[in-house]
Amino acid sequence: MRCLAVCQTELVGRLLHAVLSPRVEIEFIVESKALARRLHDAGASVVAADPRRVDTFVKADLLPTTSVIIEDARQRSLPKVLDAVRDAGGVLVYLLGTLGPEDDKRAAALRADFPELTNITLAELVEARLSTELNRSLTRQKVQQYQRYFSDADRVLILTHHDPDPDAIASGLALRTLLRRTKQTAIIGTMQPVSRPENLRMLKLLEIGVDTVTADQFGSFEKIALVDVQPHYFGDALRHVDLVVDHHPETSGWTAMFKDIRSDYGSTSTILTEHLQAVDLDISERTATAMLYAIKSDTLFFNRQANRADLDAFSFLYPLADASLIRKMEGAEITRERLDYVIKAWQQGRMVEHVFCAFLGEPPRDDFIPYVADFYLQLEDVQWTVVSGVVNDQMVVSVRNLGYSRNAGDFVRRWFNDIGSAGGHRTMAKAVVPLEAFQTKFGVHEGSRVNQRMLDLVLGFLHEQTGKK
Ligand SMILES: [Mn+2]
Repeated sequence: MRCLAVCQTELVGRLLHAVLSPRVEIEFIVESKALARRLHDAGASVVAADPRRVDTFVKADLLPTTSVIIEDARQRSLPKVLDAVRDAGGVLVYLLGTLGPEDDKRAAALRADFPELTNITLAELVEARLSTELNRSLTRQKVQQYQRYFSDADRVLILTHHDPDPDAIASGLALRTLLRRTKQTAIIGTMQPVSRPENLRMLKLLEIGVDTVTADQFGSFEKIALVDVQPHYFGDALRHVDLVVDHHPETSGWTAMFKDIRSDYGSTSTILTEHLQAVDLDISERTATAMLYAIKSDTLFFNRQANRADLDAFSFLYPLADASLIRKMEGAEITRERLDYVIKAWQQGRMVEHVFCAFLGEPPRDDFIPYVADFYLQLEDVQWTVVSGVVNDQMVVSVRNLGYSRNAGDFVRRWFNDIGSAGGHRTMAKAVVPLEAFQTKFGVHEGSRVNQRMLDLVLGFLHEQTGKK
């Protein structure tokens, strides 16, 4: 690629030279001989000539494929320079503004005469990089603080929620790396072990150990860190911990020495990827693979809430991970028993106004419920799924949506918070309530009527908003 740059100042000249060469063959055209000399001394290829003259560009071999960058220093000659470029056959013309907000206005005015003109500003070029760097320094500071704080602890517990999912497991591994510990000095623990088949498969394939711990054991650890969960989840058992890293909405009633909670992130692994990047730690293939899988599964491969940071973390981890292992872990996603519940949901569920609603009866484990809810969110025309079932005398409700309508977390809190536990994000939420309380509150006793009741609740909730508009 070849580029001609018409510059007014040394700073812009040097900057373009540093940024573009040697990938782009860049040649400078400057009016001032003194500036030409300085850029030449800086290693740039420079011609001192009048940029208002067509032959200046003809001599510089301007072709229709050559990009021409013109520094806008509010020089009065600018329209003449643009004329000369155009008459010499230039079509790829960029105006580089350096002065501030007026640049855009000026470029817009010029574009009336030179419609092919593209304007870029120095501020835009620097902005993304600079804010990333500032954020990274902030993260670095936070990470170094908690690293120091944990450094002399004998035994560390990295605790996740019950039945940890890939994000919780991967976050455990990532935090262990950040704390520079091994499984001997920092265990990844949960109060209820992994049960979902593909999560068990992940543990096996990546040889990750997750220990089951009880609340009585909490005291035997010198420091406790929570990943993908917050202390309120454990009730009175944990009111204060040392570190919390999570992407669920922040809750109250607890304290932590350090915390990093970002509810706009698609996964906790994304936050921890940024921590690892900030302190430049090596990430093992195993950890990268777990984290990549976690981001993929928590965002349903970017079908569910995901932001720029999730995509950045994904592209950062991708070359470090073992893609074939991820394919193996995903292979187990559809099992025969799950298929039974998918079919059951299809036979007994109902779809009304883009809402798919199904009651699964009494599945043997509760993971069938979110699985079916996720599954039907992929079906065409479906925007919301509400799947329920009874497990151990508890009514479990999983709610999913595509994210551009009302908040799923609000829905479950509205109807179930008073009789059980309910919570979640905008796009995914869960409620667990004692069956009896459910039956009493909603006056529904037969399984066959549960689904109709749930459908009424969700449609009522969705109509509320349209009513308001
Ligand atoms: Mn998560």
